[in-house]
Amino acid sequence: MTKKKRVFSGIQPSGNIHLGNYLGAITQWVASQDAYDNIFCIVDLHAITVPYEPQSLLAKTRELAGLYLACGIDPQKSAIFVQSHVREHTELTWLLNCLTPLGWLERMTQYKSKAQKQESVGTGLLDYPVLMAADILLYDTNLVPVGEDQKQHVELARDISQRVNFLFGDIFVVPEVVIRQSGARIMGFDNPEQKMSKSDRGQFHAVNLLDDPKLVRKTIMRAVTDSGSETRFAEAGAGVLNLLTIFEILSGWERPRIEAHFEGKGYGFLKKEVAEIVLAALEPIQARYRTYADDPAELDRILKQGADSVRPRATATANRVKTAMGFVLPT
Ligand code: AQP
Repeated sequence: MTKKKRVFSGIQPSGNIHLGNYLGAITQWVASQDAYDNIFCIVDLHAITVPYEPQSLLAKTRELAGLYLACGIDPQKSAIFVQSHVREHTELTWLLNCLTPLGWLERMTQYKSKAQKQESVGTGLLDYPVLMAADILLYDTNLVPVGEDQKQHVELARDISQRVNFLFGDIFVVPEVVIRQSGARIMGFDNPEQKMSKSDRGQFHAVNLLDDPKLVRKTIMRAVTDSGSETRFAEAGAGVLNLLTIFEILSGWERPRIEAHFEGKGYGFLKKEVAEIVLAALEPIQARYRTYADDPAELDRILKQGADSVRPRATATANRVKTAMGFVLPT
C-alpha cells in the first residue's frame, strides 16, 4: 500500500472566519480528509504578529477550533491542534531564521501591505513566513491547500526547504502549494476589487460563518456589482464573478448549467439565489458549532489529542535539523 501524502494547513484565530476562509481553504481540507494524512492547525502564534487583544485571542482560538469541527473536519481522520501547544514550531522558526536571507522576507507582498497599515511594525510580522515554513516543514508536508493570498508564503517555504537541503543534506520534504481553480480568492461584497479579509471592518464587507442569517442575506443583497446584466463567467465584472464563483462552489454545478440558470434574470435574482445557497451551507455549520461551543471540555480533549498526536513527529524533525546543523542534543 502506498503511503498517504501529508497535508498541512492552518488559519489564524485573528478575527471572524468568513466565507473566503471557508471556500478558499476549509472546503478543500474537508474534501481531502479520506485521501490524505491531514494536519490542521490553529495558528495562534501567527495571530500575534499584528496588534491584538489577549482576551480576543483566547476566545477566537476556541471559536476557530469549534468551527473546524463544525465545518466537517473529523478528528478521527485529521489532527486538529493549536500551534503554540507544540513548542517545536518556535524552535524550528529560530533555526530557519538564521538560514533565511532578509531580502526574501522583505519581498513578501503580505508583509508590505500589512506593514503599511501599522504605526509600528513588529519583527514578528516580517518573520511570519518563516514561522509558516516551520509549521509546514516540521511535519514532512507534501501538500499545502491555501487561498491565493498565501501562495507566495508556501513558495517561500519551498525555497527555505531547498536552501536547507542544499546546505545540510536531505532534511526536508519540499512542499507543494494546492490552490483551488475557482474560489481561491473570494472578494469583499462591498468592494469586489479587494479580497475578503478578516481585518477589513466594513459593515457589509464579508459574510462570517457565525453571522445571523438576516445579516448574511442583507450583506449579499447589498453586494456591489456593475450596472449591466452580464451573468456569464468569462464576461462578468468582478462583483458578479464573485457571486457566480460562490454559487459554483456551493452548488457543485457545472458552469454552463449555472449560466443557463441565471441568463436574463438580472442581478437581483442572482443575489437572492446566492444568499439562499450560502444560508443553506451555513445553517448546519452554525448548528454543529453550538454543540461544540456548549462543551468546552470536549473541545479541549480534541485539541490535546491533536497536539499529542503530532508532537512526536515535530520533535523528530527538529532533532534531525539540529543534528545536521551541529547541535549537541540533550541526552
Ligand atoms: N478572500 C479569500 N479567498 C480565499 N481564501 C482566503 N483565505 C483568506 N482570505 C481568503 C485563506 O484562508 C486561509 C486562512 O487565512 P488566514 O487567517 O491564515 O490568513 P489571512 O489570509 O490573513 O486571512 P484574512 O481573512 O485575509 O485576514 P487578514 O485580515 O489578516 O488579512 C488561508 O489559506 C488563506 O489563503
